[in-house]
Amino acid sequence: MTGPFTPGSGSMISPTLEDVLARARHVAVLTGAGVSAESGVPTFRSAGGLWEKYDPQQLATYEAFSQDPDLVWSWYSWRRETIRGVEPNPGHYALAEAASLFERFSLITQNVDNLHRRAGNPEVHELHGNIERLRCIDCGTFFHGDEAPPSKQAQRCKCGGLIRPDVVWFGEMLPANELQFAQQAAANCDLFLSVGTAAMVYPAAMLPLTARQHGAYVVEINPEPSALAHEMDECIAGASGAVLPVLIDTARRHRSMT
Ligand code: BV8
Ligand code: ZN
Repeated sequence: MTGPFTPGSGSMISPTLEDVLARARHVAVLTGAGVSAESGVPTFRSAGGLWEKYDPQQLATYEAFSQDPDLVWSWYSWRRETIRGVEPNPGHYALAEAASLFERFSLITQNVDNLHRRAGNPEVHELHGNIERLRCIDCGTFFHGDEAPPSKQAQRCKCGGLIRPDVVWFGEMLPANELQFAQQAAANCDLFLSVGTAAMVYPAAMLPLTARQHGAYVVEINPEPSALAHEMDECIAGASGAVLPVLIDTARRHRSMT
């Protein structure tokens, strides 16, 4: 591990990373809530406001929903409203551009906020679902978020079943196809970027380790060291909205030269 590489010493991008960016054929990126923080979306742990007194890990569970559907429903309504009011930030747009810079580009996100798609990424692999998609717990009918007016009361489907957000709650399985895609991308990419995640939630947090085991160059972009910082080849201590545009600029410069 080449250890933390903090911007400010000239370039944010180390010579090693610059070389990997110039040659990489397959780049895989895992994003966490930190990538949306600069859009004004509170990260999972800092829900803020009236939700301060709740532990999101308690609320984002099937148990909480079956015990108090109205409470969990109104938390997601509030989060959907928050997300409606924000825009993607330069970090999202840099990743949207990256998709056309490399032969293969795999964007894997833990975020449920739809911002990568709104920034223009053609292919987004959502490990934890999408807050704009709703599902009936009985008949499985899907609804779009804006079909449900923001309300304090949990909504019911015409079959009588409760409607839930189509996200993966703690204790629930991740969508098998998305997890399989992510594991394969981690296993055969040349460069793996872990961006804006505390790397505390499994099995998503296994992905950078899988990439390392298969010989990829693994880089973390986060103002704070994550739980896996010591496993990374390189840590860039910075905000994704500042670092990603520079990183993609560097890649574009090299690749337009070839
Ligand atoms: C499963 C959707 C199994 C819902 C989410 C003990 C040990 C290990 C694992 C476990 C354990 N006990 C239980 C488990 C399993 C559990 C787990 O991992 N728990 C952890 C907390 C210990 N995992 C699960 O339950 C998963 N399912 O394992 O099923 C199973 C097996 C068999 C049969 C049945 C089941 C399901 C996990 C998915 C949970 N759903 N989201 C919703 O959103 O409401 S996870 C949710 O929290 C988010 O999606 C995100 O991924 C995660 C963390 O949120 P945050 O902390 O906000 O975000 P992040 O971690 O990304 O941290 C923010 C970071 O950004 C920070 O590092 C910060 O420094 C950085 N940052 C801030 N600003 C910026 C920035 N970075 C860059 N730029 C900036 N500007
Ligand atoms: Zn139904």
